[in-house]
Amino acid sequence: LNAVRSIHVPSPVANIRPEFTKLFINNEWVNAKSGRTFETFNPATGEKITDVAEADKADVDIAVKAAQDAFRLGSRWRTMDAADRGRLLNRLADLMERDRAILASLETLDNGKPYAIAYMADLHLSIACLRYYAGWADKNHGKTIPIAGDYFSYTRHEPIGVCGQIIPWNFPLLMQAWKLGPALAMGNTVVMKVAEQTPLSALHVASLVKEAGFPEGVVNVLAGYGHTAGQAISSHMGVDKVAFTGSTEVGKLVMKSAAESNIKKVTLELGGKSPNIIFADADINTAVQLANHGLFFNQGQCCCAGSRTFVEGKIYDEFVARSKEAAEKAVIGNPFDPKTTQGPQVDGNQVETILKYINEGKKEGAQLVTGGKKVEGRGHFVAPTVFAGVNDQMKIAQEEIFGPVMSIIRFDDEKDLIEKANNTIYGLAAGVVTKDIERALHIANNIRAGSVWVNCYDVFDAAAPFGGYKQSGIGRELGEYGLQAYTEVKSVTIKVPQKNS
Ligand code: TXE
Repeated sequence: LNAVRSIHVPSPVANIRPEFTKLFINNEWVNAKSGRTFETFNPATGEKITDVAEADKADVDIAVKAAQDAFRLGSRWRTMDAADRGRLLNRLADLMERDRAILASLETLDNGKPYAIAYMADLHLSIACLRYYAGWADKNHGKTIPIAGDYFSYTRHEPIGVCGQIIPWNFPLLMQAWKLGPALAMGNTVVMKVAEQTPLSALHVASLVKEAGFPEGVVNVLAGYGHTAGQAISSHMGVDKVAFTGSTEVGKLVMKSAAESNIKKVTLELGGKSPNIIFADADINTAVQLANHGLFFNQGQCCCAGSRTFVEGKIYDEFVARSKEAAEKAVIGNPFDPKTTQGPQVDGNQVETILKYINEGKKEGAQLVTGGKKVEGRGHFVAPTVFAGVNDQMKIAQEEIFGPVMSIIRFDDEKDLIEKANNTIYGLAAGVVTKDIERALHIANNIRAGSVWVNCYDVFDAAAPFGGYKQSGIGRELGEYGLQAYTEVKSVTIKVPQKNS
């Protein structure tokens, strides 16, 4: 975030109304076959924003057919130079840049995140991700391999085909970019289902896909529910790969449907319960700020949230006191107000889940230091909450809360720290704050997690891979590693008259 703080943030689009609310199939805007729509709400007020076409299996079938046609041999997409795929992605990024204030405004309206953050962080990272993968389009190529005998082998990195992509509501635009960038750079076609809570920004991007000049059927974007449209994608016989970001529970269902249908390739980015480990030698101001940001960023709705804050005994009491102060400094309210630092949770269901965990924490004997309740009035706001005296076995230290609830766990013995830090079903991320480089590296090497941040947290870049160990997922997104999720490797072996070294 520091890198983008200098960006000038223009005013949001006043009273923005979404222009695109239908299904985007074959570069056309269509109603759902059933004619059904669903409502999407502004979480800051609870008011309805608009009705959105609700995709179901019949619409998924049509979208998959469109994506298959776009992928057929000899199609415009399949015969396009790889560099031209890169140019299209760059054009899409340019159009997102042009519409940046519109997109950030839609994101804030539908998701509730503070507008300045949407503009600086979400839009910055989404656009950068598309540009990064635009560059890869003509650079992910095969090898020639010196096999034994009078042969030579070469590999081709081919697209997988029709990719189903199911994304969540916590970073609607960014999750869309993480999925579209590598899939399109590698020459796949896409049927994407966006989250039912936040369909609006992704549909605006779909309009830009058309404007950028992608051939029809290459990108199809559907809004709809998980158990209907989502399930139709993961169990579809015409979908060659499914990429899912969401809860571990649904990730298991997606994998099961993939297995029971056509063994489509599966990549999953699921929940987390990431340790953020603060040693007593750390600069306390920096440590408090990192832990606060690592947990409360995006209203605590981050899969990599540092939701198990381990703090060394010597500084524990001071750290708890300062964390309370930091949490209480949050400015909660209208996310379009530039002073606001914490917006609403995405919906009432999430608030209920969070309050249930807060109660659970109190019942299990954790000490509630601040917050612990819904903010009265309209909108889905939860007071920033800090628990001290948390034991790493408590529910609030083991299960994903996905809200503004910090759990501070004391440690005195470094020996069992790593065991405790690793003792969850998840393995998405971790942080360590210390001035001792050996200690930092020891932790970094021994934590079973896909990302480790040393003396920083939540530092994202399209070039660095992200993904989970254990039940946090399968595969990696971003970076060069992210290309693997969207390529099949073919080896071709050719008989030669005589080989020479
Ligand atoms: O997630 P779901 P929900 C976690 C977080 C949160 C909890 C519940 O702990 O509190 O999940 O959130 C689609 N087949 N994360 O209920 O249901 C759904 O429509 C196919 C972590 O919103 O997993 C949406 O598009 N798809 C996470 C997407 O899955 C299905 C981000 C995610 O929704 C489906 C979000 C089905 N049967 C929640 N059921 C992260 N890793 O960042 C639902 N979906």
